[in-house]
Amino acid sequence: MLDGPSTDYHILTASDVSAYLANHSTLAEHLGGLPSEWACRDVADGNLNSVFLIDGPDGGLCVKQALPYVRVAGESWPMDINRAFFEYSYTSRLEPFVGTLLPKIYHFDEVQFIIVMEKLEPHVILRKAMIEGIHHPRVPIDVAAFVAAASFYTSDLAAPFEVKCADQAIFSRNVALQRISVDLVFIDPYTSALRNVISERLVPWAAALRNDVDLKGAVARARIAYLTKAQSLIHGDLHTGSILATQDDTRIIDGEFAWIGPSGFDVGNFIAHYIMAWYAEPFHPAAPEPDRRFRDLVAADIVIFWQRFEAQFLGHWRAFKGEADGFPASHFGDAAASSRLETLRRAYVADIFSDALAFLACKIIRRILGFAQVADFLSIDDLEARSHAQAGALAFARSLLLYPERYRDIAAVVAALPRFENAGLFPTETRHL
Ligand code: SR1
Ligand code: MG
Repeated sequence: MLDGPSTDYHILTASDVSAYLANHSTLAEHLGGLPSEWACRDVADGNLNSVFLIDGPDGGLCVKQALPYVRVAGESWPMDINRAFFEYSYTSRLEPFVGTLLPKIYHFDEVQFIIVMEKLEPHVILRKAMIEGIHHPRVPIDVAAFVAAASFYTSDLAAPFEVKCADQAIFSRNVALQRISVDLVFIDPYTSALRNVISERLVPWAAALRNDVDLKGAVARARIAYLTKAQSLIHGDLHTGSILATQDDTRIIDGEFAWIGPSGFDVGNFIAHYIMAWYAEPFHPAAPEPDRRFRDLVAADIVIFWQRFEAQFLGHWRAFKGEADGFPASHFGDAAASSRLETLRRAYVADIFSDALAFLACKIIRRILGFAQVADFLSIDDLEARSHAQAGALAFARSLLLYPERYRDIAAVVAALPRFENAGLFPTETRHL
């Protein structure tokens, strides 16, 4: 078992942060001036941790502390503070492959479970920007590069199995957060778990999914893949709240759910949250996009993301000159074998794609019928409009799980997004009518 907090651990408040940083000379120098000149803000936005931003005369820092419970639930839901260690380990492991797509970590405190990292500004949380209809064109390109590099270089395609086992020795201990994912993503939405949050209008949907054995069979296949397919180091929570963006810079944050798992999980999670943004969009206030409708940009970004992921993953593989155990060069050196290798590469990526579709469907369902729902839908005040958007996304997810043969490529996925608007059902939400 992992250790719990020591007696020296204490929970930071906004008024403690300056004193904490003043005790660490390199961090204090980063801020400059005197502690009395530093300004601290509590900006916790996610479900789990405390997060503070602190500004000094010479610079800013972000201070993130793992609380011994789930922040949004309070002390009634205890949670392992070692998640800060897993986030730190994830960032350290991937930094050589993804560079500045991750925030720079300046300090990890293994007693207080605090990570001090660069303060990203003027970055915004992607989910908030998407709700406001602000497009960030670099995000699908950068996230594709990130996931492709992480999925390739930490897999058996590029890492000798001794290296992979060392990764597994670390991340297989991240069981508390995997319990969250297994329960909240793969189990609870198909039961009457007390944590589920089901709006009145979606009660029939929840009951239908609970009683659908074919659907639960497809979810079971996805769950087993999540638990058994140790392909590469995955982020494990790559939704639009885990991405900070400007128009020309993207950062992936919050790697605390890191796990050696199926490469399709992060791919599917990212696309799932774009699809939910797509369904929610007609019910949000008008977006400032001058030319094209934001919704079309979201659909295009899904295609861009997958195509870039596929091209870059294959590009890393074709260019790889090292030795690993999955496809050793000694087996594929001559011309005939090298041509077969290309077929095998394409099959490997096709397998990631089909896994991703099942995971993305599970992600959509959990965000609508389970705990930890998303602001994309929750920010729609008109409850009938909200459930209309959510039901559309649920129907889409159900189709992905039950009829995967209809979705052979990313074009088929995007083509299946229904082109109706709000169909005049909600006269106060008539933005595109
Ligand atoms: C109890 S934590 C709930 C959710 O928040 C995180 O962002 C993950 O998505 C997790 O499932
Ligand atoms: Mg998070």
